Amino acid sequence: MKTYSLLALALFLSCQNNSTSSVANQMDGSTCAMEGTPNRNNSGTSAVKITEDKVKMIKVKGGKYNLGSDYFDDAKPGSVVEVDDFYIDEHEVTNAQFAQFVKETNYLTVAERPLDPKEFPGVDPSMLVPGSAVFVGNLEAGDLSNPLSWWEYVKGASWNHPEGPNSTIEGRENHPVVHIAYEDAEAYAKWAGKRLPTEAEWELAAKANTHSDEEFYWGEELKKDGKWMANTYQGDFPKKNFKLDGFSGSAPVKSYPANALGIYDMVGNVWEWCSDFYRAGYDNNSSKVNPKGPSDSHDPQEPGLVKRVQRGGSFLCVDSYCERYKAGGRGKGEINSPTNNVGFRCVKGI
Ligand SMILES: [Ca+2]
Repeated sequence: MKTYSLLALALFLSCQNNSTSSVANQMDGSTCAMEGTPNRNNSGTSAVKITEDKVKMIKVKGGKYNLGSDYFDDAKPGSVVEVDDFYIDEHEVTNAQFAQFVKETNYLTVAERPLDPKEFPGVDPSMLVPGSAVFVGNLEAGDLSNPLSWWEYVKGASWNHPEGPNSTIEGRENHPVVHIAYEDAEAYAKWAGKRLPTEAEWELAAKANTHSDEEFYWGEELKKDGKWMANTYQGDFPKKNFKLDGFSGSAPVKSYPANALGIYDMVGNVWEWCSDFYRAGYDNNSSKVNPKGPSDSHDPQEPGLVKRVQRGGSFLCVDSYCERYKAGGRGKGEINSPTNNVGFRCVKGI
């Protein structure tokens, strides 16, 4: 039994009896709403056709800048890195874009693939059906120490059925695609003739030549000139979302102001996969020129799981539980564990 399957087992059981799980992370300020989600097997295919999507890309001028943040333990130590010029999608990859990719390649996402019973010994095989984790909230949540209580593994949930088999993406064509595992994002990027951003590229684009050490990439206040700048969570997490920013779930891309480079939703809406493996903290001895991250991952909270970096936060970020939508904040995701608040955008070299 592979280590990564333990979380899925725990989640299946939690769905059955709502018991407190041993994998629930401690509330130490480094946890986020997507943690404690199920993990998947690693079979399947990848897209091979090389083509282009039609999304506008923004040129990000490279150079030296300060990567890292003293505010988050796993974003230390800061250092000066140098990144070449590159192009980045002006918005997160949408359902419409992903639908075109699937139409042309017949790609099957991780969430849609069967689960191998050999990877989940002891779990009722009838439970091993394709699906993904959906945020369902929890009106009874007390100390926020059990993320599994507000996530539910929904059979049949996938990118085109975001809340389960009876839901569709109709009317949400311009929302960011979700339930995307790392290899799904990579497959799309290859098809589009692009790639996923490195974390250093992502942060340079988020800083947009305007950010130094302010709390948010746009300044010191959550709202700027009275305007909501990102789709996050306002309210009593995970019980009641007041959606003061207009949306309780994902929002159509470009619903909030672009940053100074013309890039939308670098903060909030959905977490965005980066190509770097996740480790808690940056390595002072690593290359500082076009850094690509460590050669493998290690998350002290869940050692043994393979994780990649996610950035930007999502519509579930709220200060009482997860501040990682703030400048410098880092997310992390097990590579085969899609959820309904994780998507991506692509970049391309020049
Ligand atoms: Ca919101």
